[in-house]
This record gives sequence, structure tokens and C-alpha cells, in this order.
Amino acid sequence: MTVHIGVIGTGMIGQDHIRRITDVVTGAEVVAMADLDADRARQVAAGVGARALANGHDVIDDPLVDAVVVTSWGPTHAEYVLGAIAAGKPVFCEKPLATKAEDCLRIVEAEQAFGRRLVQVGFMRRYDAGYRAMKQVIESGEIGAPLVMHCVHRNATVPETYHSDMAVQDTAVHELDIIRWLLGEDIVSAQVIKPRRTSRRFEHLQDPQLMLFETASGVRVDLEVFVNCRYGYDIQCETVGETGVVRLPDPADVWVRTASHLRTNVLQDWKPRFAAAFDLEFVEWVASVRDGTAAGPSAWDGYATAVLSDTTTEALHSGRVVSVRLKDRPAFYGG
Ligand code: NAD
Ligand code: ISE
Repeated sequence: MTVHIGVIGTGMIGQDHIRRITDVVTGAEVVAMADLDADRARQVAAGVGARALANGHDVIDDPLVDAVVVTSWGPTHAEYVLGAIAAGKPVFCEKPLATKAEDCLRIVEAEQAFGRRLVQVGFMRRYDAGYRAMKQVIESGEIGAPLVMHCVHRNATVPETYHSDMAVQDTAVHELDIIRWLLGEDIVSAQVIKPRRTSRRFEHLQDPQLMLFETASGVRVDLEVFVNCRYGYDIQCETVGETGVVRLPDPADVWVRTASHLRTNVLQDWKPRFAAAFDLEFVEWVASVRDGTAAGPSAWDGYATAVLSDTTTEALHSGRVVSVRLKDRPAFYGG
């Protein structure tokens, strides 16, 4: 059975996911889409033989749409995810699930009232081969109990619209999810240290930022977020355990020896770095949609990261260590 998909938001990542569903995933087809920019929606729809509809709610309500992909701007996500749940349709929502934690809770409550999982959040790192291998090593016990984790999230540059709070809300949000997933436990406190700022930034931005987290069992995590590092897109993660260390591999590339130098290349943005992870994310999502449900990162994960994101933002502004106040995880989400 072919899964018929409707897409809301046909900007950068929306177009990438449409291409992915069309060219990479088998048994799925994009049949409808909408964007605030109607011309853009029409243009993208024409490229894949789909229909451009007037707005996101028309996509959700379209009888030919089996499942929905939300790739519009963050503040619009909650409205569309709630709409998809009301229509009983599986929905894949790019991060963040919602920009406010209370909206994430409304989604969590609506999904529980519906009675089965419909929501998957786009935390694609869980589908990355390196992170999956790292989780396997941690869970096997080979390096003993995890004690410390070192993470790095560097972007080459960011536009002027990117402000200091986005270091966690837009960028570190991926680590907030992957730390919880790798260690299988929640983060209980956050602190943000402000190092000397790079001269190669827009004036308003605190860049880099050093984020420090503690998990429920006492694992300490440091995360450097540096979004104007200039040299490329660089994601690193190392977990130190009682008897060993496991480290994320760098993306595979050739090493060139020439003119007395040994060099390799650094990727320039997140698209090629996580392309294979995005592909697998959609293959697995479509498989779950066929069963009328959702798997992967849940609405609860979306809620937990939204609370953590608020906590870390508060830590940035206050300079203090701030405790995380999460609701109890419902049994519905395996709590
Ligand atoms: P974008 O600005 O390129 O595209 C967003 C599109 O949504 C625009 O075309 C805009 O017109 C449209 N839009 C806005 N409000 C709308 C509404 N109410 N209804 C319909 N369309 C609407 O942004 P982007 O970079 O594609 O990001 C989109 C989302 O994807 C964001 O939430 C972002 O955080 C997320 N994202 C995730 C990753 C990742 O690594 N997983 C990477 C980039 C972006
Ligand atoms: C972007 O929105 C992403 O999600 C990327 O993965 C991240 O590296 C980047 O900093 C964000 O702006």
C-alpha cells in the first residue's frame, strides 16, 4: 500500500523531505502541500506532481492524505500537530514539536486522549549510524557505567536573525534529545558559561556558549556550541565510562598526502552530515505510518526537550545552575 503524504511548509527542509519521500523512500508519495508562500508551494508541488492547497489545515483534512509532515516555522507546529491528531492522522513534525512547553503538553494530552501514538518528532540523530553504534556500546556495558560526556556542536556561520537563545532552542536542542536517548535518563540541571566571544559574529550574539548538564544518575555533560566557527559543520560526542571511552566517528572521507601536508575535508552544513540519518528516519516513519501509528522520538521527547530548552535559556540569562522541572512521564510513553 502506498502511503499518501501531505506536507505543510515547503521551505528548505520541507523541500529536502519531499525529495527524500519521492526519491528515497519506497511505498510513499507526496500528494498535497501548502505554504504561507503560495507561489513556493505551487512551484514545489508542480515538481513532484502533487496538489498545492490553500493552507495547512486543508492538507490535514484532505481525504487523500494518510499522514502529515510539518516543516513550517517552529511557532506554527503545535497548531498543525494538534490538527493532525484531531483528524486521527500520523504526523511527523520537524523539531521543535512546539516552541512553548505548555503547547507540547497539550499535544501529549491530545495524543493520549486519542489512544495511540500518532506523533513523531524530527530528532534525526537517533537514526545516525555513529550515534546508534555509540548507544549499543553504552548499553552493552563494555565501557562500564557512563560518568562524563563531552559534546561539540559547531556551525560555520549563522545569519543575523540568529540570537543567543537560539544556541539552545535551535542548535543544542539536538544534543538535549541525543543525551537523554544515549544515556536512557533525564537531565536534571543546566548551566551556561559564557566564554570570550568570537570577533566573527553579529554584535548581539553570545558565541560560543559552554553548556553544562547533569543527569538523574549524576553523569556530567559538557557541550560547546559555537555557531561561527568558520571552518565547517562539526559534531562531536565522546562518552567516558568506568572502564573505557566511546567516541562518535567523523564522517568518512579520504585523507590526502601532498606537498608536505596530510589533509581531509570538513563538511559545511548539517544536510550532508545527517543525510543518511534523515533517509532512514523517513523509511522507518513511513513503515510505522503503514501500521497507523508512530515510532521514534515521541511527543513526550518533544515536551522534555522543550522544558530543557527553557531551563537552559534561563541558565544563560541568570548565570545560575537551574533545575529542570519535568512532569512525571505517563505510562503511555513507557514511563
Ligand atoms: P524555512 O524558512 O526554509 O521554511 C519554512 C517554510 O514554512 C517557509 O516556506 C514558510 O513560508 C513556511 N511557513 C511558515 N509558516 C507557515 C504556516 N503557518 N503554514 C504553512 N507554511 C508556513 O525553514 P526551514 O529551515 O525549512 O525550517 C523548518 C523547520 O525545520 C523548523 O522548525 C526548523 O527548526 C526545522 N529544521 C530542522 C533541521 C534538523 O536538523 N532536523 C534542520 C533545519 C531546520
Ligand atoms: C538547524 O536548524 C539544525 O537543526 C541543525 O542541525 C543545527 O546544526 C543548526 O545549528 C540549526 O540552526
